Amino acid sequence: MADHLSCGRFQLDLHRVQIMGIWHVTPDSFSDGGQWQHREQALAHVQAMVEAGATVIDIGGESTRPGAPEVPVQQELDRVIPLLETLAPECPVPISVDTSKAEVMSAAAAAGASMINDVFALRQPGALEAVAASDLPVCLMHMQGQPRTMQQAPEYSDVFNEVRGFLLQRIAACEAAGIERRRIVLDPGFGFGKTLEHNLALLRALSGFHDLGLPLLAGISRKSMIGQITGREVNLRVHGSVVAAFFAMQQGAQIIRVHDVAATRDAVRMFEALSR
Ligand code: 8Y4
Repeated sequence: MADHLSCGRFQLDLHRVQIMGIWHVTPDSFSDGGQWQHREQALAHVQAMVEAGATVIDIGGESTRPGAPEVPVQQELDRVIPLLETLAPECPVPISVDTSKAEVMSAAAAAGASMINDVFALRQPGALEAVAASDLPVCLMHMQGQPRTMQQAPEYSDVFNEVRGFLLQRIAACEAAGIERRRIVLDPGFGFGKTLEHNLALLRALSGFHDLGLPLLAGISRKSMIGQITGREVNLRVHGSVVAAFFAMQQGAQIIRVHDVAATRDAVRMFEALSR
């Protein structure tokens, strides 16, 4: 495996655990990031996330939660691109853009994004070409079905091997489109068309994805699997999420996507102290 992941003007050290802090951009959050007070607010928000320990920031303008309605492309562009133009020149860490749409990927690359995070693993029209035309890394995530219906009846005969086979196919599709392996990050997609048992099987087997030779990203933070295990509502899942993050680190995940950045940083420090 490579030592670093090149993300625009940044290099992520793959021998350290990287914390990807989630910033979900809602319609009213900073939709006109070009305006001065919104610009200051946006920069302060990013600065707080970086001070808390985020080493990547993932911004997304489309909800990929089960059952969520699709966001039209223009609306996603309006939410994400002005914000990105404001943040990218000054942000001290790479900004990843959570999108599945080719048009948003191309605009994000032009506006200073350092990574593309795609829950559709570049299966939407034009997405492979949009990433190929940039020099950005991309996270390929596994999902069974479509966001709106994926949790209705997830089914696998062997979840680990099916997810692994899917990721292998998407790596091949990327390479055929001119996206080199050095730009690819893999993610089993916790909660995306999976029952609790599927999610647990994947998390237990996470280290089994390392033979693909690419960095692994795990996104478990606050998801329903934590709720199912702990019985906690979404805002009270921090402890369960941190334990799951620690378990993922122990399995060798290099990038952990989280809401609770400061709490996860403590876990990373504990992990690094204990594992040397
Ligand atoms: C509470 C909070 C309950 C959030 C559910 C959620 C992943 C991802 C998402 C992931 C990668 C989410 C965009 C779902 N999850 N990208 N995105 N990996 N790479 N749900 O696991 O956070 S959105």
